[in-house]
Amino acid sequence: MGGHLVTVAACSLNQWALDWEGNLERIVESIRRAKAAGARLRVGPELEISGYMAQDHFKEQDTFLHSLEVLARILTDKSCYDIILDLGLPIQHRNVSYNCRVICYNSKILLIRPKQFLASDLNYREQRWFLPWSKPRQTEDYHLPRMLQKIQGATHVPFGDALISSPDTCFGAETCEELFTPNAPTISMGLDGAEVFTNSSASHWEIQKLDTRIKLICEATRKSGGVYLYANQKGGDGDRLYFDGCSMIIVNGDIVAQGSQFSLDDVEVVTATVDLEEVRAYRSGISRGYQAVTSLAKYQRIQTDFELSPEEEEFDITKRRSAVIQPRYHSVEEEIALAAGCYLWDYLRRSGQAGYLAPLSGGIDSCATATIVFSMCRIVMQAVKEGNPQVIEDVKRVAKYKGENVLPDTPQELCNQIFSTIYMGMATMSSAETRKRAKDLAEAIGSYHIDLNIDDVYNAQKALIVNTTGFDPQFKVHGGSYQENITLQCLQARIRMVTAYEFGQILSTTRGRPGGGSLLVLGSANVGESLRGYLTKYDCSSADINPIGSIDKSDLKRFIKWAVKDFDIPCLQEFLDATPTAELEPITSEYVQADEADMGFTYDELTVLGRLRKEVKLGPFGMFQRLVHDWSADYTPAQVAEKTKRFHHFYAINRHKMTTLTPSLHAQPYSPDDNRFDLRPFLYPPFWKSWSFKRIDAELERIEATMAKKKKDGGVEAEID
Ligand SMILES: *[C@@H]1O[C@H](CO)[C@@H](O)[C@H](O)[C@H]1NC(C)=O
Ligand SMILES: *[C@@H]1O[C@H](CO)[C@@H](O)[C@H](O)[C@H]1NC(C)=O
Ligand SMILES: *[C@@H]1O[C@H](CO)[C@@H](O)[C@H](O)[C@H]1NC(C)=O
Ligand SMILES: CC(=O)N[C@H]1CO[C@H](CO)[C@@H](O)[C@@H]1O
Repeated sequence: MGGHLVTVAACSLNQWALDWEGNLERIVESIRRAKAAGARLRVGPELEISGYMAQDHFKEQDTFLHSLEVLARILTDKSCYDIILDLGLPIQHRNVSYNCRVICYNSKILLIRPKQFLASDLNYREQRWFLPWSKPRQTEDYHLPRMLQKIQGATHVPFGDALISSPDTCFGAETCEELFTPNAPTISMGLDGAEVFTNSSASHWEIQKLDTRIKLICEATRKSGGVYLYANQKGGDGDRLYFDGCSMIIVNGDIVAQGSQFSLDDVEVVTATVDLEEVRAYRSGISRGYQAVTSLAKYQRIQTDFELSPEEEEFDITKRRSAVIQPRYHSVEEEIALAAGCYLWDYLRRSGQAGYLAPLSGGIDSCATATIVFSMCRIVMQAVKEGNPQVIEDVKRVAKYKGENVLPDTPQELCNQIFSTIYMGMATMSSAETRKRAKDLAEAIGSYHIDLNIDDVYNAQKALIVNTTGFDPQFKVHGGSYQENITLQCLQARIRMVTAYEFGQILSTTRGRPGGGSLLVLGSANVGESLRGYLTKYDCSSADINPIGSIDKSDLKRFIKWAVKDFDIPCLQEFLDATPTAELEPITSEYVQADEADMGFTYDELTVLGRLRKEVKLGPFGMFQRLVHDWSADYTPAQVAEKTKRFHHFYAINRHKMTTLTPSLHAQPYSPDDNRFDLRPFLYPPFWKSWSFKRIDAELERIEATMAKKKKDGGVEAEID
């Protein structure tokens, strides 16, 4: 009889797809730290060796080869001995690719476990690269490649679905999506006696999604008891997703350890000491026995003589079981500040560029982008103060105006070195207020600010039309046609994009930054605008990266409101109080362009429409039927029909703009990003004459007739159904 106190470790690593050396280093470091904390079992995130978002590189033989080469390095590294490792990498077995866990101990592979349920919805396309393991509780012989045969001292290892049995307990591994399936492997593994489960995940951040995940993970062991190790990837690994860490250790449905959700630590190891007797006691108390005995699910057990809870440690009185803790959540505002801030830092340091540049219009969207960059600077300076060596090294490399090896002192100082803002006005269209707001914000956050007018460029471009065709186009407010008006507006907007890139490329030279370098241009189109197509293709919405592209307006406003106090930037309040406007039209005494009036929807309405379209999966007709109820307090059925149709009309004619949408940090499940997330055509037949719009008309007629009749009969306001 061994002891029953077990120390286990779950790791969050900021891996980067195809960064073989970096990924290896972080894995080894996490193993070292797990051992230092006394852990006997270490689990890392999904596909940690290759990086999760390698995507179509999982079709290349190189990726499988290098994954095995890195595995060989870990297996032969003596500093990785004396602990059971659960590592994630892609492996081919009989010419089929699998998303695998390799469980190993002291250079020997105990088991290769392929994932059984693949994530293939929304942001995930695992079935494009891998096959699911379709033989539950069965194993086959995996023929080791020669480089591993020598290390293993054998030619084959078991490959498939099995449990690992040590003298004192039994454990099983599962991978990400499997947890979300109704009949998760934990259930049958648990019924067959497994007491410890590892779950390796690459689960991405979405605003306020953590709660759902924590519930799922706690549920997994609340029902059947057990110790659950959840290891999640963290950071931006080369795509639009931010993985939000939060590795956890759970005992019988209660959390005993939780890692941070957002931080700049590339390696985070969460450990806990758990009591296996608690699992046994818990199980004897729940109605599990009968099912366990009758369960047909019998697993092959791979034996190891390594004890997770060695007897001698039983008398180590410094070793205490970890107490139950409450899960830690962030508010929406903090999530935006932290997730987008951390993501931008990963993007910047990994891109090797000199910093960011954001066009400021004086409106709330570009204000939010700039405030997020400032948030990044705050997070980075905090990590510098805490002595994070990786962050210090990165800051020295990126921010070097004060000289090599000199660190900035404040977030504003860092901001000044790596962030430029630019106000690109037009003497006739820009108001003094927007110009001043932009300048005030730049001053408050410390960005290197440029204020210029693009009138000369605009006039020269416009003269091209006049000189070439003899025609002098006018704005609508000056009597021009729709086509003239739109030509002039888009011209201005596109000049701003060219200007932003121009300055992004030259500023570090004009400012004398050692080594020069370019600034990455940031975009600021919000999710509602993109959905409605209320943006000019290839204007300032075109940029290198957009931190707010899938965050909706109301959340952005909340964030700004919060930052007034939390970041102590009083001038942010002025952005909140201003009417949103594109300022692309001349200001006259009776006309100021206003976004929401221009679009025909409030931003909150766009959020609802966006959610119904993507998350609830409704077409025009279904959406009308739904909204006729949901919006009945504010709109008549005829108005709802009108809004629904208008939304789909604009959505359809503007869909082509999504094909060139600037890559944005994924933050909402209704993002319209059609490059990865929301796959749809971009040339639609006209919706006004469509079948579905005619069906809306017919349904509206029916509803109105019913309402009229009920009103006549009963004299009361009728219900719609
Ligand atoms: C692992 O965790 C993820 C959450 O990231 C969950 O979706 C999945 O179902 C879990 N897998 C198992 C097998 O519990
Ligand atoms: C347009 O014509 C005017 C008058 O001839 C000239 O000064 C100007 O340079 C021309 N501009 C362009 C863009 O051709
Ligand atoms: C001019 O064109 C822009 C861009 O399409 C549009 O937003 C604006 O409403 C138009 N102005 C008027 C007065 O119609
Ligand atoms: C790359 C790879 O795994 N190739 C294998 C394909 O299948 C045949 C038959 O099992 C093996 O001999 C190859 O090594």
